Amino acid sequence: ARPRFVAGAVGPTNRTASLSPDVNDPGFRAVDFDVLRAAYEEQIGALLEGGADLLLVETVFDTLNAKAALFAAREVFDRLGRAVPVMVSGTITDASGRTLSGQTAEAFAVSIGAVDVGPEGLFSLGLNCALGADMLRPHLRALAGATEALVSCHPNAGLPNEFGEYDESPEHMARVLRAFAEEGLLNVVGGCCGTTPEHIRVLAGAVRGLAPRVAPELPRRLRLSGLEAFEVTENTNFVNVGERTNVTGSPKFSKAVLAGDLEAGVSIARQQVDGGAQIVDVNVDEGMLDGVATMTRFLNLVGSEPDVARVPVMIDSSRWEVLEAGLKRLQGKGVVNSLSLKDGEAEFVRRARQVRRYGAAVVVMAFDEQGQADTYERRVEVCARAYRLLTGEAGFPAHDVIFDPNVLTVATGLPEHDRYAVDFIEATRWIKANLPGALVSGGISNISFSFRGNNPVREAMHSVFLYHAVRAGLDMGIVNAGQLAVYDDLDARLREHVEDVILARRADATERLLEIAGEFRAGPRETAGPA
Ligand code: THG
Repeated sequence: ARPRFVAGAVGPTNRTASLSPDVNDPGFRAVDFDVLRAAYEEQIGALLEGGADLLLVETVFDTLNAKAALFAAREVFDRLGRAVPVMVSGTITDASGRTLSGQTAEAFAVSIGAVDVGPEGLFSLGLNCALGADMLRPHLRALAGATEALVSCHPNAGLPNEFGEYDESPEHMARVLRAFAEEGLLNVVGGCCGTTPEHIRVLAGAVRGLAPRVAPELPRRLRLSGLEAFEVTENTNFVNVGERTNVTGSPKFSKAVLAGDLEAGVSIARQQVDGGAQIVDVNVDEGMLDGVATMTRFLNLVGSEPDVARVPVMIDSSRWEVLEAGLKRLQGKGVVNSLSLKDGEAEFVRRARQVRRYGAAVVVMAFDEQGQADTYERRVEVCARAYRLLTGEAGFPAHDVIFDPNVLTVATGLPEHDRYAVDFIEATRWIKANLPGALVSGGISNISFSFRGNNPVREAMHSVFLYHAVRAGLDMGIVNAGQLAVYDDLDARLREHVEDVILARRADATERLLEIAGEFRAGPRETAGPA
């Protein structure tokens, strides 16, 4: 006898967590992650208690709804002490090839691929419903190339006609799906709206005996997503993370957010993306603000602005509740900035596991129970311990771990700060050589706080620091996107003096830089900077 398995189907609901139904208020949501999660917990609990062998989270038109379902599934698995494999199937709702909430098939694959769906893992990723089989080919190709899970496809019997009926014949649908299977795109086939037992019978016959798709082995790389996928490859060079959507990093952003004008904040995000930011860092940590509410509303607004929502978000906060509030607003695969060992190993691992359930990558600061790592040895020691815990106990893929070995301010006048840049650079080199797969990032503008008010000198410091750090393996940095000076274009004398400071080449480097700094001070207009 052929074995039969029952998949418990989990639909998308009739509300979407990533879109506003109110054209006058793009920050509004008719449903949120927690409401969806509670509803899905009830549903998934019942399906498992009823004996489902698998779960099928299907017709995903909004990846954030699906993430809430997957988070709920994980909690049900814990509660019942029993896990099942999980199938996820998205739906492309228009000819532009995107989900209703705007993601490409590849971005969808990246988002779902990042979620820890439990011990039985992601069984399959696929597409169903919507446009009918013919239109799915390019999107199925994109998906099949972006996942190591099995690939499923269960289309509608075409688009409904004016009477709401589905016209595509079993033979037509079977022909199209057979062609997908022959191309090596499929592991699982089936039918959605409008298909009948006859469709399934003809379809099963059409694919019988065909070889199933062989999943590609995806290179072990950091992949993130907003509405579009973003992959860090050997050729990506240095990844720019926009720093200006930060209440402590931009007076203009701070003023807008404190005045409640979050839309103005979104336009700063857009300026960062226009200036070349490939990821946007968002920080609303400020005593006068309700961090959870502000992060929530700001990310809702960012999610409704396609030019910004295209890129992944880095949620920047020192408070876990704010990080978690941010994670509940991202349909893409974002980055948590940051976790650290400050509160000990148990809390670190607990949070890291939560981040995996929400489906994000993580920045880990070199900070532990004893405080901030400010020497080469301490940076290396803390990062090595964090790596072991993340890749071991928390189940993190190494390429989803980004270390930040602390960019601390140089040229302060205190000799014990002289080696901060060198030690960061050498720690970067050590991490890239000894913690396989992990990436390295840093808050680049921190290096030059000692020259606040003199942007030309600050920009030269950023440029020289980046030049050496990138050569040591630095993968990404939080920067003022669009304001990075080119190393080779720097004034030669300024560069020489800055390099003495950054590389700690002489004891009097700071004094000598101070002596010439005034010559490079910009006029008041330029000093203001773009944001
Ligand atoms: N590591 C990680 N995250 C971080 C940091 C880090 N997040 C915050 C910060 N450090 C990185 N972001 C900034 C943003 C702005 C500035 C510095 C770091 C900055 N702003 C100007 C200033 O304060 O002088 C603004 C001045 C103006 O525009 O008038 O320098 O290290 N993981």
